[in-house]
Amino acid sequence: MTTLTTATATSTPTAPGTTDLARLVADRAPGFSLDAPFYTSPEVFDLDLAAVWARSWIFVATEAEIREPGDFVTVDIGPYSVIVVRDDDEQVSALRNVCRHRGSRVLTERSGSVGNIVCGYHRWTYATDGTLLHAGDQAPTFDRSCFGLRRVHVRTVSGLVFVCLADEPPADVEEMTATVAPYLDPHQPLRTKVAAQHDLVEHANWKLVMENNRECYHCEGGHPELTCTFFPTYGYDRDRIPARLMPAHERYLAAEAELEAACLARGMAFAEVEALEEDRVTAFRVQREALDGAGESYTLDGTVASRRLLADFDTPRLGRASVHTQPNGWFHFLSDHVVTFAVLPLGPDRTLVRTTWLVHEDAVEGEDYDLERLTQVWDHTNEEDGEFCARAQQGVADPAYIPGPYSPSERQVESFVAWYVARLRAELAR
Ligand code: 3BY
Ligand code: FES
Ligand code: FE
Repeated sequence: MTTLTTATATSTPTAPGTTDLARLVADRAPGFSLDAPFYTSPEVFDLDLAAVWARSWIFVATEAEIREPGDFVTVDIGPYSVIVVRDDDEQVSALRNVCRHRGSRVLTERSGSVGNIVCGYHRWTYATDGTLLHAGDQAPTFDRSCFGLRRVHVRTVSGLVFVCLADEPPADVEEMTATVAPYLDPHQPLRTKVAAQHDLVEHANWKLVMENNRECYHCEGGHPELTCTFFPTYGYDRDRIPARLMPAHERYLAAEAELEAACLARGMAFAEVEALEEDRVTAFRVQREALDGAGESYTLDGTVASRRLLADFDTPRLGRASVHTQPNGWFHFLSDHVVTFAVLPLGPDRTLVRTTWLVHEDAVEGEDYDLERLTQVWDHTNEEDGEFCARAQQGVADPAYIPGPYSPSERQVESFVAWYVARLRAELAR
């Protein structure tokens, strides 16, 4: 089910020990792309791990991946590895994947199913909630209760699993959970199964990958498959649509009016909510938008990819309920499937993009959906984005690079970057 592909290109990191972090952060010019070291320096990468990845709520998996007790996935966030497991009480638990004996990685597989969690080194055995059950040949004074696997904060948001590595996780996740639920829950995410999961290693800093996702300035021409249904006018101010995109914009306005009426009639949330202010740690946005073509799904003609809809919808024309979360996720909920994206940092110039397609739990491959048709639009789109990001990494690592201005349609890129810089500023002030 899991495939791994690699986009092309390489880049040269900044020499270690040469980055003045406080100065870099203080000098960031709003409205412009970041200075090169933000994308290339190992010191900035380490600061990102501390300021962003070890402090925010990170999207790591879907509940569909761990439906039964003992089902687990392991997720690496830079050097940190986390086990996300359905425990024996059917709750989602998250545990540090570090043995309390001598620190070995406990689970090395990407996913699987276990009765107990057993470290392969000296066989210390933990329950699925992390409790140490067995450690052979210990002194009589050994107290098992002191050596459970360390727990990680975990939060499920409409079937999406987020973890936070901080001792005290940001409380503003409550607002995100409550806000997105009316958009996502009608799609019954807890009644889905994984149809496919594809990993792509991009040769770019994680922020270039996120910035690329937050705009559609590159969609026109750059994403021939996606723009069969995704309107390339996304992000443009409505009074600044370029003339060549006017036909698409007019189709968009008509489809949007129809979708809004459809949602209103069915009591489904429609209005856009943007909560991207830089003082929120859990910043997000959610909206429902119409799709082009048949308006049903991400396929080349816009008709559904799975005949088995996710819920008892009386129409497949529900567009996309889309959520963006800082720092690492984006999600599209359609009438017939869900597609989720997790961005995970591998190194200053390497980033994993994990894409997961969910269909109704009773949908049958080959009957209700064809895997190739379900995955083709985003597989192509990811490949194209991987190439854009690799080229961006090469360019920003070239000594000739000077930060350039964001266009008005790149407003959400600025929101992402401003949010990111605020996290660094907070970290440096601690
Ligand atoms: O949110 C997304 O997935 C889209 C895809 C293209 C640009 N971006 C806004
Ligand atoms: Fe895990 Fe020894 S390091 S049992
Ligand atoms: Fe793209």
